[in-house]
Amino acid sequence: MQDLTQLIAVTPSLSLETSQENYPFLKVQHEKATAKIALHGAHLTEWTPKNEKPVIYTSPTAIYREGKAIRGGVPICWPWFNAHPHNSNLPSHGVARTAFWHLSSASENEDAVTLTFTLPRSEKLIAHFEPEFELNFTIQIGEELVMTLLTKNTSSEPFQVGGALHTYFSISDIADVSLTGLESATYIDTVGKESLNRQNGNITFLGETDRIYVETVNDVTIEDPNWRRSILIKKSGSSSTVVWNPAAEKAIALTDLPDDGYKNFVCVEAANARKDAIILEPGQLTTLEQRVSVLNPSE
Ligand code: TA6
Repeated sequence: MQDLTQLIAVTPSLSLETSQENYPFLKVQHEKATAKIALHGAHLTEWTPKNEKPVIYTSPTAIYREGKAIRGGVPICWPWFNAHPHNSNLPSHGVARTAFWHLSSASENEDAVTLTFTLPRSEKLIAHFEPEFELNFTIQIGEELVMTLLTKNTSSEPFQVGGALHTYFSISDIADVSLTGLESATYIDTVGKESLNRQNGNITFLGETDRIYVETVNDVTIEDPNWRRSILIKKSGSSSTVVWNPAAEKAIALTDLPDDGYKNFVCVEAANARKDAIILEPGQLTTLEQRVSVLNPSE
């Protein structure tokens, strides 16, 4: 397997940023888009298509330290979503977003740069998730952003895989955006006492919003009239879509987010949460994919 330096050397649009010691970032500067990915968590923190505003939100007060998930970008939640289903002592959102990944391949053409990252099975990870697995995350960076998380069960026993591509999208103002595509979908509202509901019309944000839309494969569109843009979010290999915005009170409690930071992002996550988690038999593989593109009124 080629090492990081060799891969960067053969990928003209790729460079290494080591401004923070022992916490490397990859920078992509391609004709079609720019992007930034931390090796920690294989965590995309920026994606900006040419002639567009940034599409991905990362907190200006995010903490870049091994073992701490970056606030914003695309945290990889794996192999479970939010609290572990049986052991609340295990880290929320799993083990992938708080460990360093390896860049295992890189290529580019006139349309995009394609990077694949692999998660090593460290002792620390095995202590939280014992089964043998292969986990690869491929990001295609161009006019469209395509993120694909591939899990292969290389152990001799079945194991359950849940999780999410927990994407933070950059918006003008949470008070002025709406989401379409989940009309009449069933969702678990996890704010306060959990309840099961059916979505009525578009999703708007009047306060803390934390919903797991279940058994849905629908595309979602973020309508942002202030910025005169729509963000189209497609997915595959996912039966849940999570929609989250902490609103003011929860934002103040998050030390790695400015108090008013909640106004400038909405999370729309391709997920497999709760009963949508998948049992992988030995030798089986599953992929979770999210595809993002920006539509403008002229289109
Ligand atoms: O995706 C929604 C959610 O599960 C919320 O409940 C909230 O906890 C959010 O994820 C962020 O989680 P984090 O562990 O990154 O603070």
